[in-house]
Amino acid sequence: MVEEAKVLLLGSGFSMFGMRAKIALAEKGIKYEYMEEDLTNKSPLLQEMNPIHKKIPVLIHDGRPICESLIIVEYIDMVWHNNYPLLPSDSYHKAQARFWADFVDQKVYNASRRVWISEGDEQEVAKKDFLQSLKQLEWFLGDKPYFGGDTFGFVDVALIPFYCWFYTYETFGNFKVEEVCPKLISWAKRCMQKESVSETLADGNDVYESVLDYKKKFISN
Ligand SMILES: N[C@@H](CCC(=O)N[C@@H](CS)C(=O)NCC(=O)O)C(=O)O
Repeated sequence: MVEEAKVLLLGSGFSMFGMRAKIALAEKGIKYEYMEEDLTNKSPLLQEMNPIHKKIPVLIHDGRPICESLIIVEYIDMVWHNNYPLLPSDSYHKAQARFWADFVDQKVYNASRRVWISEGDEQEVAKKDFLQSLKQLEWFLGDKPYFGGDTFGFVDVALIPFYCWFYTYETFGNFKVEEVCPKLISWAKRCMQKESVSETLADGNDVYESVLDYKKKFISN
């Protein structure tokens, strides 16, 4: 009997990047071990497996590390390609999916972090940037049920973990995403009907509490 290669995921708490890897593994039905990292006291394994950035997530497949969440999701899609493809096979649509997943990292993540970290004028700019990036995503979504079209795909995996952070952004920024991007919220609720998503995403209140705690500990006013 051929032994299956061991899959280990290094992740941490409410990281949206770690959630991407978990959702992709769940979509593919891959059995894996999970190791929670304390990012204030990184394990020797994390430092050895991601010596460049020393960040989670890291997927360790048969002893070999794969770093960066979008690269991990793409790797999972390539290695376990027989079930539930996440990236389209068509080259143009594949390029489009990569573009929008990168947009989530460059625009959505960047602005979302500034919404809860900053205050005053800086926060107002962050709110504007964040909502604008969501509106642009909503434009790309159009009337499709998922970013991947009729099926849940790469861009959906890239963006949906942010949904459990919406309560945090909304509470710090005093706005409601649904008032600006109702279609995006319908999309998020549709994704939540998938077990891979609902079982991975954290509770919005728990995320908020952890952010409050983080700010108290690490960001002095
Ligand atoms: N671009 C990376 C971002 C990963 C990332 O920022 N991970 C954070 C947790 S959310 C981390 O490990 N931070 C530890 C550090 O910065 O030292 C990805 O997509 O995987």
